[in-house]
Amino acid sequence: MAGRRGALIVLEGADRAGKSTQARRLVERLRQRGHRADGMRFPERTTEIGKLISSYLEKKSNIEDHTVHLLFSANRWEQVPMMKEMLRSGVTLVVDRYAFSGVAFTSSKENFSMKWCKQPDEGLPKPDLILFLNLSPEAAAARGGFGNEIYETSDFQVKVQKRYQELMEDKSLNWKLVDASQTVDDVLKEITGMSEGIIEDVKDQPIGKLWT
Ligand code: FDM
Ligand code: MG
Repeated sequence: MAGRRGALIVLEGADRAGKSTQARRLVERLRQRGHRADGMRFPERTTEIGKLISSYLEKKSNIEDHTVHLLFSANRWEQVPMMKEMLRSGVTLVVDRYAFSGVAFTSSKENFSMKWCKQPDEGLPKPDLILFLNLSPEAAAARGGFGNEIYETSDFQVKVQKRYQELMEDKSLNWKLVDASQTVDDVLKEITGMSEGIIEDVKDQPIGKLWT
């Protein structure tokens, strides 16, 4: 029999909800507790495609809206062989943003349907657990102002939140809503418990395919 596989765990949520901090700390904590775990983030800005995306986000280049959506998706697909290899070798992957960011952000632009936005990501490795770090716009604002990247305006972020709500209605995915207004330690404790549960649950299951 093949060995146990790792779990694919995704963090999504509003700006300033603490995704990057929690992703990093979750990897550390899982390792301390004896699991093999690694972190990833999307966009992965270091690849050739990632550099184009980064330049777009920093408003240094203008890329047509459909095109940039497909680049974000391609930036995930280019990591898939490595992701599958790691999962199959027993490593749990903790991912800061995934296809749900892709759909929530692009479909917040004029004239983009959720259906069109999901299509390029169909068939990606399906997350075993999606932790949605939930934070009210007021609480997010209290944590500091926006940065200078292209999507960092409050009007746009309100639209993005609505799209996330729609995505969370899909019960074929394992969404967990996490109260991100708790302390960093309390959030970490909650998501560590959920993650250890899922690592155990999926260890003998095949990797699923997203949105198929
Ligand atoms: N983003 C991220 C997208 O528009 N599509 C995607 O597929 C992904 C993964 O890129 F504004 C947006 C979301 C956010 C920006 O910011 C990346 P961070 O701070 O690096 O997460
Ligand atoms: Mg971040």
